[in-house]
Amino acid sequence: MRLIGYEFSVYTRIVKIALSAKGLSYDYLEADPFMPEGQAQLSGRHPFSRVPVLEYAGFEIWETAAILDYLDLAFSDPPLIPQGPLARARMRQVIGIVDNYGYWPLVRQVFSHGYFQPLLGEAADREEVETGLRASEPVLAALEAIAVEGHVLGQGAMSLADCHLIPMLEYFVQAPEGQTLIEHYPALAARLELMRAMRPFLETWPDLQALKQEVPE
Ligand SMILES: N[C@@H](CCC(=O)N[C@@H](CS)C(=O)NCC(=O)O)C(=O)O
Repeated sequence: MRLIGYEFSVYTRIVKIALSAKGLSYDYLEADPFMPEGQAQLSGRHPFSRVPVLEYAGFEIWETAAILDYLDLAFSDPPLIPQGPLARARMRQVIGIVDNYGYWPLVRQVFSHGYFQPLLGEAADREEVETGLRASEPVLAALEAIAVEGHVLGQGAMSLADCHLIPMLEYFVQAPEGQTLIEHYPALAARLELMRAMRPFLETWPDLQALKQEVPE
């Protein structure tokens, strides 16, 4: 099995978390989709030059939700898809919310401009942070309602909803404004704290501070 990804990509980390939860070993190829060399590596592997891509048994899968579905069905222990119809629907709903409404404001606006680019010593746009925070509010509110209801993201076992959501929340709270905002959503904040202490999440956390040391002052 081989994963093609980019170290600081939340979508790559989602797959790494599922692989870790299932105790699967794999080869890893680093391809930065934001750099020309990475785009060249992705050419012919992903039609939209994105990561991650999973190669296994002579075929490849891209689109993170599809990769996770495959992993959970092909390697059933521990199960990450809940059995009950409503719990399963809520899990899919979380993944849809995150992909369609969450990724951009949480990661590409608040995390990128509020934490990552400043860490790299690159110019960040404060307006992006402010716009991202505003756009994050309805996303966090929708996820909080699901967490309070509790079929997923509540007190129960880890599911694919956690794999998909927690990497984005963990990035979001790196920005001080993100940390302040999430405290208004206590069930979600509690789920983040519970999950981020678990092995699959600890094991896959990218070493952002190491990146800072590479940047000359
Ligand atoms: N829908 C894709 C999204 C993957 C995605 O957006 N990955 C980001 C990295 S986290 C990427 O490759 N971005 C490159 C770009 O935006 O050009 C999935 O679910 O796998």
